[in-house]
Amino acid sequence: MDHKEGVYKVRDLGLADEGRLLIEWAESRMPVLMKLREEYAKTQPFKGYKITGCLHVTKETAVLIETLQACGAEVAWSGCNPLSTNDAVAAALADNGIQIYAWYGQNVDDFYWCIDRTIDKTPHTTLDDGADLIFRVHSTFPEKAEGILGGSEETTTGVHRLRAMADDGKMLYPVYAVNDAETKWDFDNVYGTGQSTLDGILRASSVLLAGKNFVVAGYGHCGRGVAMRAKGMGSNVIATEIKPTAALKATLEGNRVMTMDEACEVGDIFVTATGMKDVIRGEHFLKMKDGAIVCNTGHYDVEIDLVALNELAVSKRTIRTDNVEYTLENGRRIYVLADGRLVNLAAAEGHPSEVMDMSFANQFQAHLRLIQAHEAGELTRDGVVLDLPEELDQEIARIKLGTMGIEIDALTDEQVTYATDYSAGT
Ligand code: 9W1
Repeated sequence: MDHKEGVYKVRDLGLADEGRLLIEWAESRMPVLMKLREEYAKTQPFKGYKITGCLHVTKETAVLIETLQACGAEVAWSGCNPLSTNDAVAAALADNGIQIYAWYGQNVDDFYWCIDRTIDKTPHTTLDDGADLIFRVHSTFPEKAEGILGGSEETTTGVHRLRAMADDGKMLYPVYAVNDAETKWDFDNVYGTGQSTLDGILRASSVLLAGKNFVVAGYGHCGRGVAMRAKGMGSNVIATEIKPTAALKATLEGNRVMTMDEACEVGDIFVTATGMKDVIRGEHFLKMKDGAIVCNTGHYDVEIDLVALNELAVSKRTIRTDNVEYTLENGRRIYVLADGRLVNLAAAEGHPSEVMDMSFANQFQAHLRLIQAHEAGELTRDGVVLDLPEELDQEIARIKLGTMGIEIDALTDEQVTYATDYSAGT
């Protein structure tokens, strides 16, 4: 471990060059953040402010961190998950003067030790993915909250927990719900999960998708993203649902819809994306075809009943990385990818940089708004969950389109009048 007290603690500084190449690769795919960096490096809006973050230490997060730094911030960071830190990226960040405390495979004590070292810096704003940093400030260092102007939260779950805390009157400063921006949740869930899930399946199995019966359990945003991409690769997609409107959407979008009881007999590949436990159970495994592949991209590792599968299996062996073969008494083989954990994270690399570009542009804007409002004397001290304005989604989407060389139309003056003048009738 490489540790410089009060400055950084990472696995191995020797990995810095490797990490720098990964960060440069991500930079070339994150044009919105790079544009914000170029624009605000000139005016240094974060000069004199300390931003503390707790978010997966990935090549994409590094682009966010270095953008905040380039715009004047003093940044201190920890990872928000013991298994998501890329040690090479962490080394490159330490090498570039970022106060970073993160390494792959840390235990729970290390995890909180790292967060605490960033809180030591007495931040002006906090940036979270899962709200661990905010909760740690509130539970263990409430005196630090006095100096904190506000924060931001990346995830659905984190925002949910913060709303509950705000409703109880327990939140000590305002927090932007970055998750709730359309350019975050809609793109992240649909296009991020869609592609990374297929990426994970292919890395762990290398099967041909064309011509396969591809079963997606749950046709929410994630399921829909997965279904769209599987269809694009030539699979015949089958969706299972419990919600009538979602099932109807799946049907009208060209998928077959059936119960899991039916689907388990015909499916070649199964992906769960429901958020519910025990979606694929013992009774389903027993009816599956020989060679069926089963994986999860929904809630952690509860959607596939592996306890039941282990009981039904007469033998079990690892075929390749993230791919375990279970042989049942009927002689049929079932392949479980990534032990039923999130296949897009465990067997692939999470969301592509191009998708994180928009999520992190929202993060940047949340902190910019907190500091601008503070300087204008307009920032509330109330413990409330704040929404980013709808116009910001349009601005971020417009910049993204611009970087892709895509222009769109604008209404003519006559059209604006037509749209707003109700006296004109029909
Ligand atoms: N977030 N940069 C694993 C990611 C774990 C992970 C997790 C992402 C990103 C969903 C955030 C092994 C990146 C992250 C690479 C990786 C997430 C959990 C990102 C997708 C969410 C629980 N949640 N995310 N890139 N691990 O892709 O910051 O490779």
